[in-house]
Amino acid sequence: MPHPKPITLTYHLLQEDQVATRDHLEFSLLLSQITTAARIVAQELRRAGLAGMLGKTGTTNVQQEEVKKLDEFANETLIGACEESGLVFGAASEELAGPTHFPLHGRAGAAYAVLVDPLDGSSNTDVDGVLGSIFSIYRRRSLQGQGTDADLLRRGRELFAAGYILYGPSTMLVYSRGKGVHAFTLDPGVGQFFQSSYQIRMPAHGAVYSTNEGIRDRWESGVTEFIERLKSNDSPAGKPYSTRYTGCLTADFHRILLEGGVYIYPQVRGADGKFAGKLRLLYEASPLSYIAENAGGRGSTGRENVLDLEPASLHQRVGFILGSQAEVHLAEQIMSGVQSSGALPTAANGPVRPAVTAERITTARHKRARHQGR
Ligand code: AFP
Repeated sequence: MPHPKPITLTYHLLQEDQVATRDHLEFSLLLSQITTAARIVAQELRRAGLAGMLGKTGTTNVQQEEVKKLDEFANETLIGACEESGLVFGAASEELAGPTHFPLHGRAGAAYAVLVDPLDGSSNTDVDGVLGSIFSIYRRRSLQGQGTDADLLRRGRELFAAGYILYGPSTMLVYSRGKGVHAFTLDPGVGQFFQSSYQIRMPAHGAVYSTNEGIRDRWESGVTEFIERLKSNDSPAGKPYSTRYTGCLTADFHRILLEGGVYIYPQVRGADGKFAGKLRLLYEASPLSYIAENAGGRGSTGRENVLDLEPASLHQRVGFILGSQAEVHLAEQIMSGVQSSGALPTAANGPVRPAVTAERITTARHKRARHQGR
């Protein structure tokens, strides 16, 4: 059988919009800049141990976290690529205290704001673990001038596009522009991203949960009950779930995007007795919720859809649940007290069943056919 012709990212983008609108051309150029930065970061990660790029810089960032050399490198590379595009008037990053405006380089019509988590899971850098970069792109609201900070403080619903790069055994790009979620794999020999999945659909439920269970004593109410439910036969999968946790949200989410399941980093009680989230709304929760929703899944705080949250500050943190519909829905029900872990679903609170998908129907048919000896 002849090999199917590989589809490059460029060819995919050319095919996506039959009519070359300005939005489409600008997005294609910006994504090309981001993927160039991603290739540079991937290359640096591969040789970091040899090039003295492991370890810390000796400074702390705005989150009071120690900055790794690779955090700094990824940040400068990604923000620099956005600036060079001439399409971005301003950027914000998990690594920078405030927004960066590009008054000299941005053209008068620079229409986009980009927000990045340049190196997600940076505790993995020194142990050769998996890492990610997450990006969000918004069209500016202000029509005149250099663009304002309000152009960066936006609800996930207003996203123009979002995506991530996963630096694992292979480097992958996953993005959505609101019309499905597509994945690409970098061929390091050719230096190009090739399409590996088109229109990804997240399964309606999965069989894994990703969470830092070591801190469960400090979780907000309902989360322990939710996880206990996943470990029981009364889970949405009808059997106990397995744990998978890498310390890199991008990697955990990638598994869930392809295979279903749930990631949860709830609000945690601090030393002052107050509950607070760890994950950043604008750099992590919003873009990945947007991708999840475009693939059929969802992101939630346990009370609200993440994409509806109005951000109050650039570095705002939230309690975060992300994944398949069945698990996110169950978490919301248990956390809001509609269901408890012990009680089986009743007619009053409604059974929690994963949505019936084509895949489940096919599996059921296969089982029946096997049973009937066909
Ligand atoms: P860093 O990028 O600062 O390492 O944070 C990673 C992260 O935001 C997310 O990717 C992980 O799932 C989560 O934090 C890990 O946090 P814990 O180390 O507290 O489990």
